[in-house]
Amino acid sequence: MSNLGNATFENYVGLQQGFSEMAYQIVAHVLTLGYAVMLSALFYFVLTIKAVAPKYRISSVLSVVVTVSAFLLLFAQAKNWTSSFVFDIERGRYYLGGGADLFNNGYRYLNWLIDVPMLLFQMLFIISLKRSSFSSIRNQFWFSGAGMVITGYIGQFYEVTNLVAFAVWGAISTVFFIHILYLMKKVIDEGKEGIPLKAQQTLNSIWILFLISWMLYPGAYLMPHLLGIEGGFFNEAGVVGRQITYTVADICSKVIYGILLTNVAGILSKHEGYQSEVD
Ligand code: RET
Repeated sequence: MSNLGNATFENYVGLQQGFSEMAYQIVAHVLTLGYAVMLSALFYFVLTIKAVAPKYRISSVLSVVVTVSAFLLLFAQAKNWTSSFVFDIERGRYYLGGGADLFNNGYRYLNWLIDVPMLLFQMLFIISLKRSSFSSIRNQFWFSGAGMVITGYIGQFYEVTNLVAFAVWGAISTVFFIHILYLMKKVIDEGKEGIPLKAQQTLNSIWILFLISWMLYPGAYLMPHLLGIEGGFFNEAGVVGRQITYTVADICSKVIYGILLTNVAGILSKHEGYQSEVD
């Protein structure tokens, strides 16, 4: 048995079963789509910044920070995939490429370390809090956002070699996650008070989008064991499923979320008498 250290399950699949052409390429393409969308979204956020009143523009600036960081880290993630596996012409499949590089989803986690707090703060610049204190919510977002990502980052190294550590770190991360969901619900509920109906409805959609897209990340964390420990997803279907899940989640939680927040800011700007310089 080869020694893969704390390698994640993608490497075990690549060592033992290998990847079919289709599985390998879907992952390569989905990862490429991921960073291409981030660069496109970056331009969108820059070009629409004047559609909202100056006080809301910090939200677009945060979307720019989010997409730049996601672009760079997802680019590195995509390169990590192609440098980890090599096509074997005899067997007609891709196998782990001799240990020059192993695949690890850690680039994503480090991207979240930047993006999670930014995405949470972004909401605070669009809505106005009625009862809660801005700095208290901001600090709790920082604390739980970073806590959730760092504990999850440690846990993901153990997904094959130490399932107890994988579960314990995952559980600690989930406690932080629940705290974030609680805070975000509270912030959105306060923010809806006294604003135009259209903006309230968009905030409702943002909450649903937030809830679903953020829950995809723990789903991807659990992916290799979702159909039982080392079960029906401990194979190339699980590898492909994980990368598609992450990419869909990234597009929803960063790009669509940012666009919807800009819409809310647009409605509020108009309501406050601001004349858009874009439309
Ligand atoms: C982890 C570890 C397992 C338990 C939980 C997790 C939650 C991750 C989340 C990530 C969100 C990331 C976003 C990135 C956007 O840039 C860390 C996978 C609960 C919710 C929104």
